[in-house]
Amino acid sequence: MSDVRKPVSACVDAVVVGAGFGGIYMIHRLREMGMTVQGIETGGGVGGTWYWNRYPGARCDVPSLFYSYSFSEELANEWRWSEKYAPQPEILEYANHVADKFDIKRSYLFNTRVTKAVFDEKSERWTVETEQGDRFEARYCIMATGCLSVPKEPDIKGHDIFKGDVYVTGRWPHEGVDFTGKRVAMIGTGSSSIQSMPLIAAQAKSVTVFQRTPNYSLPAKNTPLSDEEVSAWRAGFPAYKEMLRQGNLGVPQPPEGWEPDVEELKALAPNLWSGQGLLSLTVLPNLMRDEKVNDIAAEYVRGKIKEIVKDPALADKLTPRSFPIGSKRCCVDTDYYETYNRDNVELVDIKDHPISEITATGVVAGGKEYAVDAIVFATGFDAMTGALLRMDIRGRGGKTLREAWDGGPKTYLGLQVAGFPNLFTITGPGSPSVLSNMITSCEQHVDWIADALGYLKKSNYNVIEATDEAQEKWVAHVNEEGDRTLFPRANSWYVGANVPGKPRVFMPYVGEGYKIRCDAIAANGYEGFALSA
Ligand code: FAD
Ligand code: N01
Repeated sequence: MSDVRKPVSACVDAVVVGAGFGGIYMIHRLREMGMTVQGIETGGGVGGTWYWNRYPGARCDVPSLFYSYSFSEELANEWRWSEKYAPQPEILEYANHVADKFDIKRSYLFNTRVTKAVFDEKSERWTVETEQGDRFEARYCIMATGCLSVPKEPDIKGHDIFKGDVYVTGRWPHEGVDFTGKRVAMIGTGSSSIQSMPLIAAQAKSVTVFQRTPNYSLPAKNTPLSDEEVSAWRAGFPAYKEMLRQGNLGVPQPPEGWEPDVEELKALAPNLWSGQGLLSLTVLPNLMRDEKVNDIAAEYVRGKIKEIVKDPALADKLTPRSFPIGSKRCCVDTDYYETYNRDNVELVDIKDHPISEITATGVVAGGKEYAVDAIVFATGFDAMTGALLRMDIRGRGGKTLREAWDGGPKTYLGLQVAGFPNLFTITGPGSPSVLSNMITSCEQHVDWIADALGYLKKSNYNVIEATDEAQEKWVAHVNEEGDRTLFPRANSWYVGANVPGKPRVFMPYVGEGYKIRCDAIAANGYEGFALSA
């Protein structure tokens, strides 16, 4: 029996693309407002990131209590995370729990990929088409397509002739993988590799890690969450929510204006080893703006690597020196550096001798073939713009998003693109997105969009569109703020450097008071947006 379904055709108020934390909540808000909505998701269920990234060891890197929705106190009180950093299956279960609690799944077409979205200037509506032949007409089109949802495809010469098993961390098999007795090559040393490698090494016959750039990693020191911790969190929840309402993006910050001296900074550095994951980076004021502060933090981590890895030459190879700590996303691990002390783990430094090819039986680097049974590509994502640019999105005058973003992404507030009316990008480039607690940022954007659509309705408008002037100013401001930091110094995915040919632009917004600014713009009648009936 064929499981191919009949294409659907419908007219709705809004289409929401993506069923990650952004999309699920967007559907909830719009339905609460009485709008008709159609959700569309490539995957077979909700969860987004946590639906796809099922590799061993996948877990969040900000504590789970923070990495949670804040919109419902009832939800916060009924959901109980089991560990400080929840593992992927539990985060996926949470996404399903939320979707079931608010009856979200009935609004989605799963296993369905949006290929095209075209704005019709006469009707001022979007037509959204899918690979499966569906066609929806909608007033509003909301892209909740994720910043890290398009894994880079293996592109090393010969990858398709390899006779063994090939895995990509961002598209991990649902049934899991048994590496027992296998010789495994791992390509990449970003967060996905750093989380999975220790567990794969514990199971496999051998692991050979191919490292182009060593990364900074902080220990998770993961533990079960006690009842006391959960109760304290719940008791403090109203205050936390108020903090978010006032503009915090779900990550505690050091007190403003505090400038500790070198000795104080050195005393703060051990916080990096306290198990607070990425939150511990926020303990050091101006870490990403002041080279002196950054050097102290980086040097502390280098010292720790030297202490943990027994072979000094190996420790040296694993030591990051070429970029400031945090300018590539810092990793949070369980036993990453410790695992290099195992006999079955080998590190191949490919900085000066890149992988030249993959053969039927192994990986060749520096003129040597490393024979393996399986290759794990932990080579990252076409981040922030990848999912949007994979669709054929056409705004006014038939202009494509690809044309509009020819020299790099341009948005107003990361929420809209000039020339693409009624199209919204949740956690789009030009917003804090990947530099914040992302569930909180998804919620902030969803709430802003829902409020904006409510305002349009109340004011008898039905079109909202970022103006060119507002967008130009915002892009210049995003760049200025980025240039005041150490972020542009690294060849990171934040600047698109990991994808050949991608314009080098620092994409997230790193200035202060983002939410306050968005709220003020809304309160002033949506400054910088043209509203029309
Ligand atoms: P996603 O979860 O990426 O969901 C987007 C969905 O859109 C995907 O399911 C995708 O299939 C779908 N989609 C895309 N294009 C189309 C299309 N054309 N048609 C139909 N569907 C489409 N952030 C943190 O703040 N803390 C963390 O600890 C953290 N851990 C992470 C761990 C991993 C392994 C990864 C990869 C990312 C992590 N992130 C973390 C970032 C994470 O992406 C966000 O926290 C959050 O899950 C993003 O939710 P989202 O809804 O915006 O996007
Ligand atoms: O990807 P990455 P990721 N040959 O881009 C290397 C989130 N996340 O999937 O640095 C050889 O960080 C590349 O080398 P280089 C988090 O935001 C969070 O690991 O470019 N090597 C790099 O080492 C994270 O930042 C968690 O020199 C090649 C690696 O592959 C983001 O997702 C867990 C190569 C890619 O690292 C992406 O992380 C997982 C090639 N051809 C992900 N191409 C948490 O812990 C690439 N590389 C919560």
